[in-house]
Amino acid sequence: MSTVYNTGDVYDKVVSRDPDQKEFLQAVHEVFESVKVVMDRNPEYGKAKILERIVEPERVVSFRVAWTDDRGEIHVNRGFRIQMNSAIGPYKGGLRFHPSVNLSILKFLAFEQVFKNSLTTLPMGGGKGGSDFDPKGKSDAEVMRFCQSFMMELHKYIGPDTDVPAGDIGVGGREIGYLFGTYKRLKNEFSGVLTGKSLNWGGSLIRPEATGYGSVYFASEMLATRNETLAGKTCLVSGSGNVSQYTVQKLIELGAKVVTLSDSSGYIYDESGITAEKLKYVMTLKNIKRGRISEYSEKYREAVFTPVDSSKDYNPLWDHKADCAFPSATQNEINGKDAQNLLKNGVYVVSEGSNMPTTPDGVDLFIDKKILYGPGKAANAGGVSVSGLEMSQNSMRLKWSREEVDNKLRQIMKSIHKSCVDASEEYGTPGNYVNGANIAGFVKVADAMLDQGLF
Ligand code: NDP
Ligand code: 2IT
Repeated sequence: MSTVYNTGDVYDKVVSRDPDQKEFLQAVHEVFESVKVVMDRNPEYGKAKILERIVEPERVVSFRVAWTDDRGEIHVNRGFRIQMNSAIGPYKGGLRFHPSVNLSILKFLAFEQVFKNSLTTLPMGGGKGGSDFDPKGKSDAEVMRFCQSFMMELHKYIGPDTDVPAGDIGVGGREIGYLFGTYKRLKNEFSGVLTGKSLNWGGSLIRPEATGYGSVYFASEMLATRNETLAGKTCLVSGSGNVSQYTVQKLIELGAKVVTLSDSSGYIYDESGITAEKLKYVMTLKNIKRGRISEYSEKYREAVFTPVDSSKDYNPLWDHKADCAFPSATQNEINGKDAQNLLKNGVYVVSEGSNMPTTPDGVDLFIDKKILYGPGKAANAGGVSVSGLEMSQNSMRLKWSREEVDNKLRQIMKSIHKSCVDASEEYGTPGNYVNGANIAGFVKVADAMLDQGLF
C-alpha cells in the first residue's frame, strides 16, 4: 500500500520544535511508529492534520510557586499544568512533585495520558502537571504551605468539568488533602475537582489500590492468553511507593512470590519472598515514617540491600531469576541491558506500573522475543480508571462498595486488554500490545477530533 501521509516528516517537525525534550520525543516516536499504518488506512486523519495537532498541548500553564520553610526562609519552585487533549472528556491526569520535573517530562506524561485515558472506556481527556518541588525531608507544615501556594495559582485553570488532577510521584493522600482544602476555600465549592481524595470526604474505595491491582490484573489477562496464572510465579517489583505496594499486595493474594522492592537509593532482594506482614512494615515505613527501603534489610536479615551504583550501566534489580517484572518506579528504569538481563533470567511477563519505564531498545527486545509485554499506558490505566469512577460517584453524590469498584476495575482492565489484542490483530501485529494500545487509544481520540471540527 502506498504511503499517503509521511509520519516521519511530522515527527521531524516535532523534533525541530523541541529538540531538547527527550522524554516527550521518546513518547511521541513510539506512538507515531505504531499509528503509521492507521494513517495509511485512514487518509482523512492526515488531511485533518490529526498528528500535528495531537502533539501540541491545547494549553500549557507555567507558574511561580513561592513558599516559606519552617525557618521562615523563602523558596521558589516551578509549577505546571499541561492540558494536552480534551477531545473525549475533561483533562485528567496526575500531579508529580519531584526535583526532576520539567516540561519534557510533563509533556511526555500528558501525551501518554491521552491514549491511556482513551483506553479506559471512560470519558476522560489527558493532562498532567506538577512541580520541581522535592517533598523528601520536608515537614507536613512545609508540604502544606507548598500545596497551598501551588493551588493558589492552579485553581484558575481546573474544575470538575474542566480539568481534574490527581496524584503521581510525590503526590499522595496527604498532598491531595492540602490541595483540595485550598481549592475549596478559594472557590467556596465542594466538588470532584481532584481524585485520590480520602474516603470520608469524597474519595473512592480502591483508588489507592487501583494502579497496582490493575497492573496485576493486566498481567493475569496476558497470562490467560497462554492458559497460565500468576500462582507460583516469581516476580520482580521496583519502587516502593503507591503503585509498588498494591502491586505486591495483589501478587501475594494471587499466590505469586515477590522478591524485590526499591527506592532511589537502592533495592532489596528477599529471596524468601515479601510476605503480607513484611509488606505491612513497608507501608508504615514508606507512608508514615517516610523512611528508606534499606531499613527493610535491617529488620529482615534474610534480605540483601544493594545501593545504587551509578558507575554501572545496568540495574542489578533486573538481574535475578524470575518469571515476571513489574517496573513501578519511574521512566526509563529498564534500559536495553536490563531488558537483556530480564530475558536471560527467564522473565516472560512485563507489566508496566510506571509510565514509560522501558527505553526504546528494551521495548524492541521484548517485542522481538514475543514475551507478554504490557506497556504502561495499558497496564497502569487502572489508577486513572478508578479516578474516573471517583468522578462518577462524586457527580451522583453516592458511594459504591469496595466490591463494586473492584469489579468495575477488573472489567475495565479486561476491556483494555481486549482492545489491545483486537487492535494489534486488526493492524497486522498480533501479540504486540504496544501497537495495540497505541492504535486503540489513538483511533478514539482521532475520531472525536474529526467530529468536533478544527481546534
Ligand atoms: P510514589 O511517589 O508513591 O513512589 C515512587 C517510587 O518510585 C518511590 O519508591 C521512589 O523512590 C521511586 N522513584 C521515583 N523516582 C525515582 C527515580 N528517579 N529513580 C529511582 N526511583 C525513583 O509514586 P507512585 O507509586 O504513585 O508512582 C510510581 C510510578 O507509577 C510513576 O511512574 C507514576 O507515573 C506511575 N503511575 C502512578 C499512578 C498512580 O495512581 N499513582 C497511576 C499510573 C502510573 P524515592 O522515594 O527514593 O524517590
Ligand atoms: O499516570 C497516571 O495515570 C496517574 N498518575 C493517575 C492519574 C489520575 O488522574 O488518576
